[in-house]
Amino acid sequence: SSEAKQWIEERGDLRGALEQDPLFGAYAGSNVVMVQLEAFQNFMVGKSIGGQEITPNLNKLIDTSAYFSQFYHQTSQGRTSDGDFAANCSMQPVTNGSVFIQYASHEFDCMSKILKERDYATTVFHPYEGGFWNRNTMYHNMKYDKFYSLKHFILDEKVGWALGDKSFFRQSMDVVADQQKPFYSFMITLTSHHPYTMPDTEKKLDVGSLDGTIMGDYLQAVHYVDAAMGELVDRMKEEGLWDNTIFVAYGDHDNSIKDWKLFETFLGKPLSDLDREMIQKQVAMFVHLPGDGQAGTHANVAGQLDITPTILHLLGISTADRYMIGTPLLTAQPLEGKKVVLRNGAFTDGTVYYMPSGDGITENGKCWNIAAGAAGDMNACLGAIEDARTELNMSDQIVMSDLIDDFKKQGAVEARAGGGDD
Ligand code: GP9
Repeated sequence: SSEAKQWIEERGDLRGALEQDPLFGAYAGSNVVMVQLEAFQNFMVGKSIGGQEITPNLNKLIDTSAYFSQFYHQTSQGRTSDGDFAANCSMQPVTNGSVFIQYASHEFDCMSKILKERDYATTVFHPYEGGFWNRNTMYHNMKYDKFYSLKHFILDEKVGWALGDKSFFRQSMDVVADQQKPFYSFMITLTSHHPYTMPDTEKKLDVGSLDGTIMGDYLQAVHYVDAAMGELVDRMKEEGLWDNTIFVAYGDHDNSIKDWKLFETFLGKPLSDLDREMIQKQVAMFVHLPGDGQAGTHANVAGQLDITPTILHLLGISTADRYMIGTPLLTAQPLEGKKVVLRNGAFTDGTVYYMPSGDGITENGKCWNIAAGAAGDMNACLGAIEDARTELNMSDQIVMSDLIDDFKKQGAVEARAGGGDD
């Protein structure tokens, strides 16, 4: 529809205006390694249990990386595949099912395809059946050179569902290190998958009263993944890749633990509805830049749809004419008025947090003042309700009706017609 075309082109204009920013192209030509961490939430980053840090390696990374302290997942029923789609293609997942399964043949402006056009080698790694979430087909259409699935790995370390992340990173890095440069390599971890059971030998934390609970097992799994990440970073340094690679790591979605008492035990305090919502929706997110650029905590609100625009901005690849929703997060000045719209209709600008009611994104929802930790004044959310509804509607139309393909064909016809006038 022309309405959807105009709407998404305005998103492009917004990003285009930011290309005057000094960080646009500041890391041109860098390799990109991106890691999507299974169920890796934000609430345990930086925390300790029994005197032991849960994520010591990520805590160290915070000192030299941009860490986003208010970063939201935007997934729905497509879970891991939705996180992948949101992060790589910068469109909203659909409410029901998975874009990877239902709309794999549709046209999207995903990072792998854009970097392929720029002569990047592009590879994706995940140690599970290649057909799961329809990845074989979707990755082919996303124009990765190669998808390394379970059958490409030697199962020399079984932790959780399949290959443990330590071996997964080791074997993936054997491929990555030999790749043509520049490259984009995307790794999707698996060990910290629900229900988080690992062999006792891999449980290195003393989780005290959480021992024998799913939360205790989750923290053990996260601690293992953190150790694997530490090994990955060391290996990248050994291979001489750390200083010429943009390294991104983010969590895909929540951990599906429904017992809030377990969160309260771990965090040592009662949790309000807003606390719970934020715990469930925030995932970890780090970007390490060559030379430790932009290191520190970035408290601007951000979400998975912003990842691809952020990386392309740093690489100096324009997204002004690309069909994406997100905006770059690492700019000299954070984008004013930035909102993150979650797939369930919740949204936040960092000041307010809106939760939809059963009847959708309406005034019947709840508008929380984040600083006050109190809900009440709907006026503070009213202005953005329509924007949130529009974003989700427009994205659905574009994704489900394959409109990006139409927009591009229309653009090609207009270009030909324009050319004829000269
Ligand atoms: C398996 C893994 C599943 O390939 O990606 O993740 P899920 O979507 O169940 O979290």
